[in-house]
Amino acid sequence: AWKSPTRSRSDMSTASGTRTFKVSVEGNIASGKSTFLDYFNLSPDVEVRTEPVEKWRNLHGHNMLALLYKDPTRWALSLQTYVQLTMLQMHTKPHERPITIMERSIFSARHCFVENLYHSGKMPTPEYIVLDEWYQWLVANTDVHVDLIVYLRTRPEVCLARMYERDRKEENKVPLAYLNGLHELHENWLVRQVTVKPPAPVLVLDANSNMSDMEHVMEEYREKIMGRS
Ligand code: TTP
Repeated sequence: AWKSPTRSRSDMSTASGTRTFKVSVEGNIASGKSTFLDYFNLSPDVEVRTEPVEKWRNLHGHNMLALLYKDPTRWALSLQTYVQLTMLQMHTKPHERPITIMERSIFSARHCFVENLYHSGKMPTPEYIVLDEWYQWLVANTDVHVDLIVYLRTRPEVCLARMYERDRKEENKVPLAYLNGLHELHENWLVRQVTVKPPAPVLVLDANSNMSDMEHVMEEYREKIMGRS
């Protein structure tokens, strides 16, 4: 499980030559990705790469996330272009430890968020095509591979409650319909697998429960998530 024959040596090694394993954690807004990452952050073999959301909230003083939610039709292309860049940076950063666990990926930004904005009429077709051309080129010409996808599957109503509870000010008007749209796109991509093929095997975890139940789930799948079984 550590090695893919199609990858060059540098892609699958740390500076010390150890084999690497790369995981992306996917799921709806407020599905519990940060909690999941905090748990694995305690392991000395794992490097956790958190999502660059702080960059999206402060791009040279501009809060792109707030702009998106305030006026999606005007700002979706700008935000998603920047998200795509920061995701690419996250994918291509050299490995520091044998196992890398990343919060999301360039894949979910494209197949869930961009797709949702487009299909809900918030992104005009020409802008969608420009983003997609960039995406297709990047996937074909850079190393954005992942070895495993962990999907934190959560009911949209649960995400909505968690989102309001954490109270990120940009998200205070996000309606359930938006989470429903994103949920269906995650399901189509990672569970039903009826849209595009996921780029790696998918481990689906039920993330509806409270924290202590989640800890048991993470404990149970720990070795698999770290590419060891
Ligand atoms: P999430 O990636 O869902 O991160 P989160 O902090 O909600 O995760 P969790 O609670 O599970 O730890 O989204 C962060 C914000 O960025 C959210 O408001 C959705 C938005 N976003 C976009 O608008 N476009 C994108 O492509 C991505 C990836 C996120």
